[in-house]
Amino acid sequence: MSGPVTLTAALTGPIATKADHPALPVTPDEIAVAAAESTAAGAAIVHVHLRDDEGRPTADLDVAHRVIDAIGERCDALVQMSTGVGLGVPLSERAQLVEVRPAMATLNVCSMTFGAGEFLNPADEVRRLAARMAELGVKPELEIYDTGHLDVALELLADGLLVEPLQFSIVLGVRGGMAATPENLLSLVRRMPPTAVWQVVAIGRSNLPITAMGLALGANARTGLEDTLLIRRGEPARSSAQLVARLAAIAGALERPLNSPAQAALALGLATASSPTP
Ligand code: KMH
Ligand code: ZN
Repeated sequence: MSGPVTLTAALTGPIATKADHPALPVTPDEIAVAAAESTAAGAAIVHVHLRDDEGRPTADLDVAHRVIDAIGERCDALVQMSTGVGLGVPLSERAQLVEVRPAMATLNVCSMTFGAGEFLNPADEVRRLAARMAELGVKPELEIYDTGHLDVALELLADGLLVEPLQFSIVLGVRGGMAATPENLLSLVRRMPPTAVWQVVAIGRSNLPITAMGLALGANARTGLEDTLLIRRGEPARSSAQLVARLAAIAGALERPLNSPAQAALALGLATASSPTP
């Protein structure tokens, strides 16, 4: 498989703290620096989680504006805002983040056990969020942690709450979701709608092999400190940019050119490359 590829850098995530990795970016400025480094390394999209002054996950709109503005000052990365935020934050709060009109935002379509916690995404609130994203022109990145989540996403499409082409992250390796195995990846890939755009989000030690498998299958790819804190067994990654650079090298070896943010916006059919914050 060939063709251009869009790389996403997942910079912070919902769970790890600076105690787990001192280079984890948590302030708006740290997140913006990590975004600029990752863009220089080949990422077109940055997947963004917000943290408050104590480093805890937050859906605070003021923080969201500060992070988006700080990223915009340093690079032209497309911002994919996480509405997953963190396990303790209710979806009623998380959903507000789409009001800052990022180019994209995640849509977690089902509740599940997630690592040591519970990730609550009540069906009626998911439907309301999908409808609001459609109204605002914020492209949903559909997070699929298990086979039934794909069925729920396809139901949202059938009900007119999503617009094709659908954009999927197949998340493998979260405790409570599907394990990061080639078999699990292929079983979901075979069920992707023909027009779908997809990438693998492989958590932990399978980050490299399973993401490389997605690249070889012609998919987009994501990596970063949200997905793995290690560059290899026993060795912390210096930064998300280092992980992105490794994916860019694999894409290069597969003769797949990297999309710039503007090319990625076109390829993903986004309304605008990046929207100014109101
Ligand atoms: N942390 C990943 C396992 C989201 O932010 O909405 C999934 C994720 C979802 O990135
Ligand atoms: Zn995330």
